[in-house]
Amino acid sequence: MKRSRIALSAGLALVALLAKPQSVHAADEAKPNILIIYVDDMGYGDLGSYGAETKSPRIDRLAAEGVRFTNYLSACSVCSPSRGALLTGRYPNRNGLPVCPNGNPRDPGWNEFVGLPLSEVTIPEMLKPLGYATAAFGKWHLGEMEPYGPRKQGFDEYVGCLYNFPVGKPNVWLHNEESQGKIRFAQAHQKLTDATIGFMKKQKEAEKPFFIYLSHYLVHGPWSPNKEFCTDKEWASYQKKKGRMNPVVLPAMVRELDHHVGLVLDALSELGLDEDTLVIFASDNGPWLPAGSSGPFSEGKYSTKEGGHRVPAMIRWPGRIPAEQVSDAMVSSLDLLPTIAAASGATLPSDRKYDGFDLLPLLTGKTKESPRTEFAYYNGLTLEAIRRGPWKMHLPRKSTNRVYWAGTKGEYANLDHVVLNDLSGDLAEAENLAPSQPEKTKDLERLAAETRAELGDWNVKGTDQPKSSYPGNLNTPNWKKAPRRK
Ligand SMILES: [Ca+2]
Repeated sequence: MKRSRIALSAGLALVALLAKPQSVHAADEAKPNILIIYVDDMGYGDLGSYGAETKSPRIDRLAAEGVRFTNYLSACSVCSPSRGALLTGRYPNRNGLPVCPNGNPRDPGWNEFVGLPLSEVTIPEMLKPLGYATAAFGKWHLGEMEPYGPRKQGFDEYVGCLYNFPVGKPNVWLHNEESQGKIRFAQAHQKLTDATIGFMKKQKEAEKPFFIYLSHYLVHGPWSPNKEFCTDKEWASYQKKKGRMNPVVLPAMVRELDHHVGLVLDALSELGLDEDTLVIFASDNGPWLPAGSSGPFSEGKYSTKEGGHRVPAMIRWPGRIPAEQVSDAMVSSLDLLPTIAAASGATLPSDRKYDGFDLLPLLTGKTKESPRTEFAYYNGLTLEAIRRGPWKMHLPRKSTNRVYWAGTKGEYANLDHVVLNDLSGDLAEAENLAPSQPEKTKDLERLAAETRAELGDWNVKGTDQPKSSYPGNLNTPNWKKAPRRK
């Protein structure tokens, strides 16, 4: 009798345990709100939690309350391909946008040609069938409103300017497709904060889960901080340079960003949504040197050295992801879409290949190992470096075969041999180990050949490269020959 009672209560406990995920908490836990805070041109060394002298307590709160990554790689070292890859979970060469829609300001006809192909399935398109309300606020940079705008790519609502602010000039501020007049860079950040908080409140009232892509213009140029975030020296420097490249005011822009991230996080708390919201903070690419810092890494934006790709990244989800974690596991912006799919219960389309992995087991502490073991460093169409674990190989190249933003100067603009680095002890990629590591060298050469066959190179079309939205070969000098809209 006693035994059967124990068996019965054990059985009931088991039933309760099994039932819990499906019934009691399923609705909330299966559909967390998702907030991606994507910042522009912030280098690895630009936040307090990553060793900067500039204090960034509001952003660093995310690190204290979740995971801070020291080995997170953006899919590209410039804006548009980085953003396309973030929203699709696929390498830029696979999703059809390995270049920037405003790649050449001398060539306005270019913009209409180039954008993230509509055939891609973005994060909001993946989430909408589950009942998510979706919004993009801020920098878009994935093509013109027609045909590539945010509302063609799964976002219900858009507020912001599509592109960067030019130096000294205002930009057209949009609500969906409608112009709201022109505003200046320094006015944009509060508007993004207001739009984000307003959208969160509205969805809370409607009891709908939300996905917000908050894409800040900070800390990209123009270097025009608001006065309240500047020291006297920084403000004097700003007035002298009037928005042109100015390393002196970068800390003020970091403080300003920190303030706005803080306001959004405060609102989330006030709405009681902290535990229902997965917050992801990351930069789109490395710093535009000499403004900003890549910390211990070499080079910055435009480069396939670590300083171009390795950027600050934090993820917070109280109650699900343990606090105060620092992870050195190799992860990428490519992993965010599959992670969001796993967190929300969304199904990935089966008709295409993804380049990311679900990070939830890593984030929740079930494992310390990243599902990611490899990474391909593309610059435009050109495969410049490849990595397996801590081993990274830079591939031979000519400056004439590089994408236009990569330039013809720099240590690796021309390279007539492979360079093998062990990133576990050589963060600056200073010591070439290829001569003493022939087997590692061969292994990575094989991986490069496999990657090139699938995703292409400046002179090779890959087996899984789509027909892109841009015409011709964009790598110098051939991009100049591409057709133009008259
Ligand atoms: Ca950028």
